[in-house]
Amino acid sequence: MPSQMPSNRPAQPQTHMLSDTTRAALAESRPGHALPRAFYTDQAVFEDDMNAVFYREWLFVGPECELPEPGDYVTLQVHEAPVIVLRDNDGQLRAFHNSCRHRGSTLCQKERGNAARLVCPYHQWTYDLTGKLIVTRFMGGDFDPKDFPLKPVHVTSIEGLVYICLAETPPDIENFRAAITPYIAPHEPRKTKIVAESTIVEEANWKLVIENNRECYHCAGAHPELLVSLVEMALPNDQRFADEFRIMEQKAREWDALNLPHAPVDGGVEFRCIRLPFREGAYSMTMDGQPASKKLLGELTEPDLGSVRAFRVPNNWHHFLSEMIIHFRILPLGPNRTEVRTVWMVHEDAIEGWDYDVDRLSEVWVATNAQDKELAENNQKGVTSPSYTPGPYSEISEFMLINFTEWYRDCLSRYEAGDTESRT
Ligand code: 3BY
Ligand code: FES
Ligand code: FE
Repeated sequence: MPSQMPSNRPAQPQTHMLSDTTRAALAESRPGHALPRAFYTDQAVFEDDMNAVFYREWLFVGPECELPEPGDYVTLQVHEAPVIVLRDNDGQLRAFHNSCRHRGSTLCQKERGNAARLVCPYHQWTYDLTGKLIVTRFMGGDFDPKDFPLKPVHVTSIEGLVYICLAETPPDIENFRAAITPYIAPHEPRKTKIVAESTIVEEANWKLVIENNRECYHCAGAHPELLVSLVEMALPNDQRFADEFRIMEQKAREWDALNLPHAPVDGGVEFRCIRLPFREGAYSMTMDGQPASKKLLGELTEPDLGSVRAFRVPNNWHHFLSEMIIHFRILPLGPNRTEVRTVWMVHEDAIEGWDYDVDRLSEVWVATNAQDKELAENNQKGVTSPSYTPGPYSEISEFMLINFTEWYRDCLSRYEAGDTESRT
């Protein structure tokens, strides 16, 4: 589904001034190195991040199967912007700023629900599921409800992954859609259901949370449960890992025969998509490597598919396995606080207790998330030290952090220049 192009948009600020702190930190920043302290700790930089990144980029919300019926909605908070995402009576996904056009109250307070209409709890202005204002009281003869629809937010679904963009003119997402669809479509994300979810808060800047996710330099020292299945290499031709390299060569032949793409997609600095094998004998991200659900996704017949690892800046990463999908979403809460939401999906017809067990299916990533939280929080404490100076990234193990920080600095520079164009 192409992204919706709503007509009634919030005004975009004309000038984009970065704070002095952000400018100084940009000037201080060295390519190939961790970011200067202020980028991880400073309130003014955080505000710039929200304006330059989170209010302009496509953000992952969650799986579309959370919204199966007309009137189903989910809410999320993007810094100061509360947002509603819903399915309307025609089955179309829509997103709105969760702010009443009367005096601004939020309309939906719950994290998710179903509503035939959106009724403001304050004075009961009522909107239909297309955002049209349909009921008011005592507003006088001159009042025209047509002038007060809910303000729309761009929304699109990529094979059942819901993304929103708060910008007036969103960056291109079609490139991402085209690149990842062949990799994830065979897993049929739309025909899955959430069977476990976790929301944790990490006392760390959002960029440290993302940086932690973009490298496996830390995996050997931190993630015994994950390493039952996960191979530490990020690229299929990484000959540092001889065993994994051999598995990859063999799996590549099998996946080619199944018409399942696996080669790394060049998403520039914005996204990445690749299918990598699991370790010898492992089928899934479980404590013993055995499948998390007996029911394979979609029409898949082969349980040993490793995982499609996909991410898109700035707020999400995903694993698509033969029988399970795991989505990760981050939302910044402050300069040193970040929410991380994880959802575990299985086939929509899988039966709990027969096909899968919730604890068994989620325990590896519950443990891994807790370990990553500790690492990110340690990192936050250390970069907050006045003695901190940014050290060099490993070009071999941390090339994705080099890409990420390059992309991030570029976002700030483009924001300041008033450039809304996408980079890829
Ligand atoms: O598996 C992930 O989601 C990533 C890949 C490497 C580090 N991290 C655990
Ligand atoms: Fe919504 Fe008054 S603020 S009806
Ligand atoms: Fe980790």
